[in-house]
Amino acid sequence: MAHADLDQAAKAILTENDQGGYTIPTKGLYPYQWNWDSVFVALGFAEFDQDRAWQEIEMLFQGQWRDGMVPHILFRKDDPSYFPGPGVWGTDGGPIPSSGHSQPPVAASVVHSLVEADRTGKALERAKALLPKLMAWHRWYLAYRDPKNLGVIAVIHPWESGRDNLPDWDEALRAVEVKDIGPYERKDTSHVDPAMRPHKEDYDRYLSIVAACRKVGWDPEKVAETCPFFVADPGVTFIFLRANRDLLALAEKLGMSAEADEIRGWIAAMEKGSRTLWNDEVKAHVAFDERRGKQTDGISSASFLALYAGLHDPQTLGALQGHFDRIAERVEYLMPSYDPDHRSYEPLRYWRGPVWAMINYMIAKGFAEAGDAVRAERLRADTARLIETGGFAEYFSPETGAGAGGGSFSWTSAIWLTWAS
Ligand code: 2M8
Repeated sequence: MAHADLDQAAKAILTENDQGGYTIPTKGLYPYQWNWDSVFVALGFAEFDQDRAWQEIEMLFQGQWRDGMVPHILFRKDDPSYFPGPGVWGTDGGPIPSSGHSQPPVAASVVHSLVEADRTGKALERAKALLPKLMAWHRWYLAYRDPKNLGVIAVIHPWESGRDNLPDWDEALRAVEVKDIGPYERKDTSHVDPAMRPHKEDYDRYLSIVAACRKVGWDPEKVAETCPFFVADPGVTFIFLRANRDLLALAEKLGMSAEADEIRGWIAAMEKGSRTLWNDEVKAHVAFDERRGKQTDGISSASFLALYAGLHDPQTLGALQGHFDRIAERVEYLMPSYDPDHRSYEPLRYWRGPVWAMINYMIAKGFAEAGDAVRAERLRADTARLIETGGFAEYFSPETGAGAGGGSFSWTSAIWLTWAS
């Protein structure tokens, strides 16, 4: 397809997935508003309709819980094509039926980008209205996903990381007792190839974690204390650290000095804390199971987000450039979600190998900001080649470039429009 045709196709996908102010990831497989999908989608809309871009994020924040959490899914209307729906989650924390945990907090960074790219003259006003909500969400993350003040952010569910069946969760997930789930019917495997989706053993445990949190009424303090899964995630940690830097820039721009001081404290603590995720044997940041006090041993695409988080000291940058070049020798398209040299790598099984466009966007931003324009451009060019050959798929094989998962996917279209094209 020619470049201009792809632009048109990407815009058409966003418009078709638009439900009247918020966008679903794709029809059938994911029929609700997902948190970080929506935020990336705003970047795509901003290329042709900035007002609509703001609306996407504002509608996401309509679902914010009283305690500050912004849920990973908002169930604005019931749709039996997705499981687990609102009944399984049993939440009561906010104004819109929702899931019970969050997702990677990219919103502050995207709000900052929207302000920078503004052509409407209204961006600062809209950012100002969102700022207290962003602050509340970030405070929630620090209080309940880093209760011991380690300076790293944990996830209480693989779904909270956005990287569902990543090998980093395997061991911690195996330790979760399967209980209180009863018989259930998955819907994901009827929409897409089951060989590419998480296994049933994973799903049993995903639902067992939900059941355990439901039992404590999704009280955030109790969840942090008792949830059977509590793993510090380099993905959420680096996205959050980056989001704090962007939130600080916004607070400064808006002259909110008390907030700016508070955020500076968070950044300092996280810059220090993220060192605990550094695995000196693999020479990268990895996950850390806080319940068992154990680091994982694999490099994931999120390891590269250290640069996006602003951690580009010579040791980190040099190590990541080395891994980048090694992985580039192993696969045709960067960046696989898991290290192809690791025993758990699977090129087509969801988050165990495939390439995701929005992760590439963030990794490339990090390389560019660290002064490595060459590797940043390689990521952009690979993402463009993937979309040109595999279409606007949910994700892609790093080996063949084949598109997989759901089709007509919103965030892939948005990333094309904002960066890859
Ligand atoms: C995937 O996650 C959902 C659960 O949230 C699922 O597999 O059912 C992940 O890729 C996640 O990151 C993404 O936000 C969601 C919708 O695209 O799908």
